[in-house]
Amino acid sequence: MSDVRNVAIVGPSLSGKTTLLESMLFVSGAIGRKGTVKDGNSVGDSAPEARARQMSTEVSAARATFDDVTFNFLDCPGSIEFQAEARNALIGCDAAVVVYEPVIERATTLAPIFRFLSENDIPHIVFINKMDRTSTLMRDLIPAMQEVSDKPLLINQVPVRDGEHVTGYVDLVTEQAYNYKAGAASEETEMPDSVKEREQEARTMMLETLADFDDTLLEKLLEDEIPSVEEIINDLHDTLGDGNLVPVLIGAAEQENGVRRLLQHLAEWTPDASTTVEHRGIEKTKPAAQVLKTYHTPHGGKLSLARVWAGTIKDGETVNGERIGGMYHMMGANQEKIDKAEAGDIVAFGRLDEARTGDTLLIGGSAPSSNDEIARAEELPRLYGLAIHAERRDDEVKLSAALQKIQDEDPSLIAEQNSDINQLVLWGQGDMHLNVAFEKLRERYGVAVSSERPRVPYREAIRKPVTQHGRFKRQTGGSGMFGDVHVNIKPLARGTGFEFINSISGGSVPKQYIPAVEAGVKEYLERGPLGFPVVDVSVELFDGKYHDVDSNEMAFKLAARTAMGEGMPNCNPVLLEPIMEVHIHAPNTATSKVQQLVTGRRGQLLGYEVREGWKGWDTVTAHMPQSEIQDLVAELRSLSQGVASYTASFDHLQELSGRVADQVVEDRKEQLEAA
Ligand SMILES: Nc1nc2c(ncn2[C@@H]2O[C@H](COP(=O)(O)OP(=O)(O)OP(=O)(O)O)[C@@H](O)[C@H]2O)c(=O)[nH]1
Ligand SMILES: [Mg+2]
Repeated sequence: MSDVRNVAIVGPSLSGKTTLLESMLFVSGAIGRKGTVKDGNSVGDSAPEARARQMSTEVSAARATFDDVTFNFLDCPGSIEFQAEARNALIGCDAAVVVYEPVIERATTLAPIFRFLSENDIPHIVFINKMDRTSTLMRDLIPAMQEVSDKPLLINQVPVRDGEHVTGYVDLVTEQAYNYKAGAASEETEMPDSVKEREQEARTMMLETLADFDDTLLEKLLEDEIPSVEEIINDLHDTLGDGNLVPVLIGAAEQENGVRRLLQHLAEWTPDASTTVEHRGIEKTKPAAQVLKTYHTPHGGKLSLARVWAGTIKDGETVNGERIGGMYHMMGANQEKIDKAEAGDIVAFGRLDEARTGDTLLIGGSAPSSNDEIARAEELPRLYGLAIHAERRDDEVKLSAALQKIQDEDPSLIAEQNSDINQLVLWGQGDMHLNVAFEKLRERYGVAVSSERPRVPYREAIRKPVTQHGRFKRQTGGSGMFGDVHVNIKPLARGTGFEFINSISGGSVPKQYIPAVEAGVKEYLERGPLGFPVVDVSVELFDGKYHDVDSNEMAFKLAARTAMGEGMPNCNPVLLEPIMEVHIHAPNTATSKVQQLVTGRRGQLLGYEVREGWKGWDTVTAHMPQSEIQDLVAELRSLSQGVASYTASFDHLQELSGRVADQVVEDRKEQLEAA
């Protein structure tokens, strides 16, 4: 097999990744005709949800050969709501191309991507796209991008401009100038005088960055000696191989400008499979692969796109106890059948029902032990949830099967039956993410769902003790029912829970009926006077009466319920709302706005600190009512160019009164009446 390199194409939304993939496929001869995202005929974005939105919603894989290197490209969605796709794909790649538009103010949007790449030691190149229509200067752009990258960016080319238009570039290593040519390789040309000064400045910048990794080069520079081109090339090779530097190339994907040069560099610089294996410490004795993406295709059934980390896996062999039913190389929506996959390749396995995205696949009869698991991308926090139900009642079973499939495909979707609020909640990364999920459920699996804000698990407590008598008596024909209790209902400290005290002496309520009394009390407490479960209350049974013939467990249970039902409304009930501890991560330029948002949503600020490992980011910690964070992510994004995020966990219950509480109680009443 020729040399295979796996390269993920990542970057912020709409920077031109899918267009770049199309151009790379075209330039390398993998496709004979170039499609576009707009016309809906590009190799990437073949999913109907992507075509409809003219944006990527899932990973697309395609294959091309250039300069004797075969590439598996994984074109990843840029939207932050689909970032799990990119993360799961990157885990299986040898390198990444980060595609970015030359807009200085948007450099922040690179932060989550750069962070993930550096955390996971994935070597990458930046491709500054859309150079065909920009007046942004590299000398302004590069420092803004450097702000959000841990690794030094190494500028490799400078643009040559004719007025507003970029007509070519100068390669800073060889100092050769090129003119872009439509539909062909760039053409060597004389370096125009107008860029000479800029070129020198940028070249010095490049050499100084390189010298940080090479003492010999540093000495030369300090002595004003100019290193030879060979020296620079060798130096570049060494440092890039280690993944210490991030080369920056420029071009315009749509016009194929700079695309050949990018492919050449990828062929030269991308580490080979064995280097990546060593680098990641993935040493497997048995053939092993890892699922990077799962597709449920309309005709081909289930496909598990996987990186083979070790050995050779053949079609028809068993992995994790399941037989592989078909093996393919993917070209967007199309598959090319193959009969085996070797270490270093990315291939699609057919019909592995149990395999989920991120899973390790091992040859043999059983799923891998945790020791054998290859590390998967760190899970994303649940940011946005909606309660869902099938529009047609008979679709419930169909819905749960379909939910399983969309979660297989995308582990950042989590369906959870929440018994506390008695709703099925679908969690994801934002409104668009869930909308795409609903569209898949409807269009691919034929289940229409409706969605709404999930209920908040309110509780209630009491503020005043009351002593209450409760009796249940019925006389019908033969045997009757009789139970009679006296109870003390008292508030307890917050967080104590429920306490039942039996202080009957002298048998006024016979022993065998006491558990029934407790059961009756508990049953009542499931729904207190305000309509919510009651917490932090003590109920003491201190007296009662019984009847030799008519008393039984049921009668005492009902007597207890009666006592509670009559006593509790007089105990001054109060609503309790769940308060979450929230950690909000955002660029520090947004910190004060984040704080305003928190206080504007009845939150209490607990402090903020520098976010560990994130240049220029803060983490704001606060207590916020759960009801106020349901749609928090949308607002956080709007004040942070889409990059802010948060985690939340339950902290405590807090009394809620006034208008907000009245509304909650009223809504609950309506909801109970409707049920
Ligand atoms: N002017 C110009 N426009 C481009 C270039 N490359 C892509 N575009 C346009 O940018 C828009 C987005 O292109 P896509 O290729 O879909 O971008 P993407 O990064 O794949 O988008 P997502 O996957 O949704 O994040 C489209 O309208 C393209 O036509 C370019 O080199 N120059
Ligand atoms: Mg795309």
